[in-house]
Amino acid sequence: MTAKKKTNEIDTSTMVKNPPKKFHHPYDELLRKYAIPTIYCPGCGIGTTIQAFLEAITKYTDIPHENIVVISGIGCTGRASGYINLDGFHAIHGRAIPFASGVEIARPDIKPVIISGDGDLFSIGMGHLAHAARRNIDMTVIVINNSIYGLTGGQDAPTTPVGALTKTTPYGKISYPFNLSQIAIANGATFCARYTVYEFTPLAKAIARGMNHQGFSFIEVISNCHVNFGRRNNLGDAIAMRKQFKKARVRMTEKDINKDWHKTDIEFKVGVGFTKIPTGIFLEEKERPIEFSERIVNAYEIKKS
Ligand SMILES: Cc1ncc(C[n+]2csc(CCOP(=O)(O)OP(=O)(O)O)c2C)c(N)n1
Ligand code: SF4
Ligand SMILES: [Mg+2]
Repeated sequence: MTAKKKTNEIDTSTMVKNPPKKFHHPYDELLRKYAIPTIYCPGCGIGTTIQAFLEAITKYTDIPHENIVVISGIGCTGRASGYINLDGFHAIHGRAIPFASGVEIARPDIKPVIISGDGDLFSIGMGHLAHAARRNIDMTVIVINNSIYGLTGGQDAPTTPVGALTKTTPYGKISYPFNLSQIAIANGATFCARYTVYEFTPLAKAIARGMNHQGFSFIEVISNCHVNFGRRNNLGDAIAMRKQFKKARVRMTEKDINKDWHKTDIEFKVGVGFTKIPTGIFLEEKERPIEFSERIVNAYEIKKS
């Protein structure tokens, strides 16, 4: 038997060649059909995450759809708010969280959900994220961590692993990546979970659990940008990357919640790919100080009396 040659080419055999004229999706009414087809490369994990979010708000939480606002920044992930048929806003680069903070403070009955990329939220948007977490503002942040700036062609992101090849690190990345979940927790997030796009149902349930939480909730989604990250690092196509996620994930259990969040570093080996991805619910604080809008109301009531 001859060994299979490693190749940088994308396997197109799983793509739908002749999509039906009439578009039908299980969550049809929750998608803006005029905006479809999406810009996403076939197999991209952003589509899976959008579907997990739709599943979360349909099956696992009772929050009325009219009380949810989806806000994104810029990037492939940033397009999410444009495809979802709920109230939403496509903010400028890095500014999804300030916009969401305004929504939450003006209308505490509304749940802002941010769906944005690792570059958007942790490069240009990092300061906003830290302060919203510190204030425990009642919002849910879903960050798609695909280890790269996908939209702009594959520049390295703060999540790009050491040694990984990108357009801007042609000899291999030399600086260490952020652990996004740890940053969120260290700054004050009161709910934090991480799942890969391989773990669809746990991800959907965690999104809903984060949305039901009162305060700053954070969900990190490890996703495949097979086109601009996988291809350069020989990780194969979308399916190959997801199989790697399946092998690398180390699932924490309910009894690990609030205990082992500091043991959640992702491991990546040059020439191999992801070798360890801790996943699960890392933190769920029930006794924490009340969320920000409520504190504003309380302060106002004290002043009045
Ligand atoms: C002020 C500003 N600076 C830079 C850009 C270029 N830009 C667009 S998207 C992006 C990075 C997006 O990366 P990420 O959030 O990881 O999204 P992905 O495409 O990977 O989902 C950058 C730097 C911009 N649009 N605006
Ligand atoms: S470039 Fe990467 S992140 Fe963007 S749609 Fe394609 S696979 Fe997804
Ligand atoms: Mg990215």
